[in-house]
Amino acid sequence: MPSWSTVRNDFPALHQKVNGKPLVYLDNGATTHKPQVVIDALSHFYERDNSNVHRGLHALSMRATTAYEGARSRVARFINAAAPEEIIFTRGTTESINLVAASWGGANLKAGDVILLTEMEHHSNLVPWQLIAKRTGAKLRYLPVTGDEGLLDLAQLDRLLTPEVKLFAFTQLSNTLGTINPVAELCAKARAVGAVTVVDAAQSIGHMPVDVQALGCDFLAFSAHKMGGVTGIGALYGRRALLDAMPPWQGGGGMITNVDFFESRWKPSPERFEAGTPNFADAATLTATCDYLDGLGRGEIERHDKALGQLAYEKLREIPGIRLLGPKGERGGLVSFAFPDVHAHDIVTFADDDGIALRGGHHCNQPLMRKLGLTGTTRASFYVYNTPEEIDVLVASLRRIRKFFGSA
Ligand code: C6P
Repeated sequence: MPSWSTVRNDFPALHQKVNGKPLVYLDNGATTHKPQVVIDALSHFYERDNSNVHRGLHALSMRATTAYEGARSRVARFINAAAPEEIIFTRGTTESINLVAASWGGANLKAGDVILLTEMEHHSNLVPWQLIAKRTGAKLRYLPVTGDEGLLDLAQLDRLLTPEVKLFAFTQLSNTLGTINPVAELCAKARAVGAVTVVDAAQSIGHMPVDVQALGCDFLAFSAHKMGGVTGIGALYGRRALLDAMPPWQGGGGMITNVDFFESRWKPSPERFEAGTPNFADAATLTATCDYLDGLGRGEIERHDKALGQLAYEKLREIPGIRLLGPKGERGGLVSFAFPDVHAHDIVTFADDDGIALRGGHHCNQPLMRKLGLTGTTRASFYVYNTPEEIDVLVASLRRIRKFFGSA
């Protein structure tokens, strides 16, 4: 088991003061900090190996290509994909979902088809489906959320998951509620009606073991920057048979076997979906990112982060007047809350005075917020370097803020 108190030492950005107070970074749902090994991997690449990939025959280009393709294999192993060709590098979760919507959706959806989503989806797992629904005539349908407890209303699933549903897209871990959805069960049910599944793993990938074969999903999307990795890179996992049958979604260099003045032929996956010079330097650092998280132990990370989420929920519950969102039972490492008479942005600003980084707003969950009668919440989200003592600092700060606004 890792020594959680020394894990902090791996993250240089944590060792600073903000407004004269030690930084308490609780905005990991937005982005995590990076361990020194990942920062070093990026510097190392630029200092030694920098060169375009798949294009050169000289030593640096071959080293860069080896690093890029090595990272693809490492990511495949990280999520137990059947082959590296099932990993497409993208800018992150948002681009991965847009790729599936544009390519798979554009080729397979038609009027009368249904795209099933849930009410807890992030805008990145809503808007791409709205766009492709408009283009193809497909309809959107939503699996409801139960209310403040933030669970999927699974009793409604059989009624909603009809044979017209061609695709079911849902998050593994809600960025606002902290709910962990039963992905394997949802995928099995979707498969039974012939629907393709898309799992948004933005909030889960760095926080728990993710095994795409055990989950039984068709596509899975994630961003490196929420798992201790660098920004600007992420991946789409897709089942090989599906990817091979999908058309490209962007055209350019690197994705063709032959180009004529009037038509072209495509390479198979993953090149088919990676037009132009890819983000090879950031991609190369994914090996160090995956190694770091596996070194800590993904099961250990899951236990650690869930325990902090639970502890925060229990401690915040004692603050008079607080409205807590998300499950009372098992939850991911985040907690979202609101006070009836204090705006979330005021809380974030006041907490910042205490050196605490929180996030306030709708968290790109506007439809969910409207359903719950909220304009926004304040969110504390945890990662491997956070401690129970930091939750005490948060609680003390929130009590002070409540007092300032005359509410307690
Ligand atoms: N949520 C948050 O503070 P990108 O921006 O592509 O890396 O990730 C988008 C995304 C998709 N799905 C979920 C569940 C997410 O939480 C996010 C990003 C951040 O909650 C920024 S809004």
